[in-house]
Amino acid sequence: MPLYLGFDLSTQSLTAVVIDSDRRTVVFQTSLAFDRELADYGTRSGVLPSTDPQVVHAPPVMWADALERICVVLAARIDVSQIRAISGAAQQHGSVYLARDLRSALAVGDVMDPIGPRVRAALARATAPIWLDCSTSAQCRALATALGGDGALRALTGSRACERFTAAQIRKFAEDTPEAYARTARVHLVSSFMASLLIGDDAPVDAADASGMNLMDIAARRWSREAIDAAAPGLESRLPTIVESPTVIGTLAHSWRRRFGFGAADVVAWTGDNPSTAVGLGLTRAGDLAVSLGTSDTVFGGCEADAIGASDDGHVFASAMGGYMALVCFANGSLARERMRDRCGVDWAGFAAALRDTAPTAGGAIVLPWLSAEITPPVPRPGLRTRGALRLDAATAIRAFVEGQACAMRLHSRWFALHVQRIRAAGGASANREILQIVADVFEAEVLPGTTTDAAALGAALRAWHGDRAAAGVPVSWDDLAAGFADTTADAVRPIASRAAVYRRLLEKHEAFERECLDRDS
Ligand code: XUL
Repeated sequence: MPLYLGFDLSTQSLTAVVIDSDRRTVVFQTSLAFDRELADYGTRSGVLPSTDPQVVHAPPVMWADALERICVVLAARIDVSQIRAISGAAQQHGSVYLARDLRSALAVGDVMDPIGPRVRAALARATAPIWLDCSTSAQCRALATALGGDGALRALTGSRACERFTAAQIRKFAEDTPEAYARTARVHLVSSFMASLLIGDDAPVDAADASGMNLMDIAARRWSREAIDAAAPGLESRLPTIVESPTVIGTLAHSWRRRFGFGAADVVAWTGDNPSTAVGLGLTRAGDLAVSLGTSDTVFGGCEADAIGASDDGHVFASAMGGYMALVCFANGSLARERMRDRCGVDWAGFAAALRDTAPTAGGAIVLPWLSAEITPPVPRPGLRTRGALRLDAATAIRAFVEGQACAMRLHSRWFALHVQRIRAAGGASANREILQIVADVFEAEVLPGTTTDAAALGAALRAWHGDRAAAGVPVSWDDLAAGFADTTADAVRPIASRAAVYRRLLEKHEAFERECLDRDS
């Protein structure tokens, strides 16, 4: 009964999934919501309250505490000594700043002591800027200028200079608080920080998550000296090394084994939540696209090297399965749907009923769903933009809102997903078949809901299995790995043919209205 453990540290929660690779089943899954279960940190939807809406941070010590708490649950519910390997996924782009190396920081005190105080003492910056932070436009401009413009930066790193990406965040930290930056010995991504806690030493970052920093030469899969020099002085020595995603980066540290009864499990490099979701969904077929409906909504799929630099809309990342993946990210995902639900005074059942009971294209209304600052397209000034029907009843407004989200997904993913055959859905809202119906109709493709709403954690468990077998010299292919876990053809949500022409017209109108609003804002 070989067991593999995968974690997903998302914006709002930490999830653990344990799989049995012989029986190809998930044997245990549990989640811990930060706001509710670690309430002392005072987060809302996983982030710290801030007077400036552009500044979005979270406390890294909370993440360390969450890891410890979830291990208590795991140890109580399954035989953790049987876990052969562990990996994880984390929200992308966020950065953790440490004043000392983690090996010496974690070696302090007794192995049975909680980890939180040691992590707190090691931080050079108490909080971590995360992917929702959009306070770095000035730094983005400076980075792009230093590297020959956004086109050149895109060709080098796979993305234009992005506010939430780590290079701009590090630059801002170094500019605003040079003394704190000077005190910083290590800058980790959230993924490499979490992996470091498990191995008790500074962990490498995997190539897939390193792609979300504007610092990696994506073709060569190594740090770009020009990008690093443009970001902040002396940055190279502060960054982790880059490894290929399936690398075993160490063994679970003694303290976790002593405290919770784990064995000497291998730890496979952690990656970003989106690359991990691709693994969890078994996204290996050409023509497959993933739509992940979480705190962020993301659309992604495998792509060739020639997609690098091809579009300003979104990114090319190294894939955790080798090769590349293209991705677009929308900040107005689940939290925006939740706000819309509350505005309309309904619960989730009422939200689903509204989508079921209204006709496509919401009486001609167009809604651009920018309740908070949007990433795609870049919209710094939040606010819903609506056209066509000022006095929408609640149900029609909900429909127009979700249609607006789906249209944005289709329009902004065209550069890499022109001929979509199948969509794999992931994320909490993928349990809502009414939302999936709109996605199917707008994309004119069938949508397969995943077997779990936490495909990122499942992907992490599968990656633990994959990395462990590869290290043992008996590799398992990505297709074999996902078979049984990701196959849900029976549940497909099929597009309704009579809606195709209607939605094609809506897509045209949405695109024109979006252009008009962006022109007006600029
Ligand atoms: C992707 C992105 C988000 C985070 C959320 O570029 O910013 O999807 O990874 O967890």
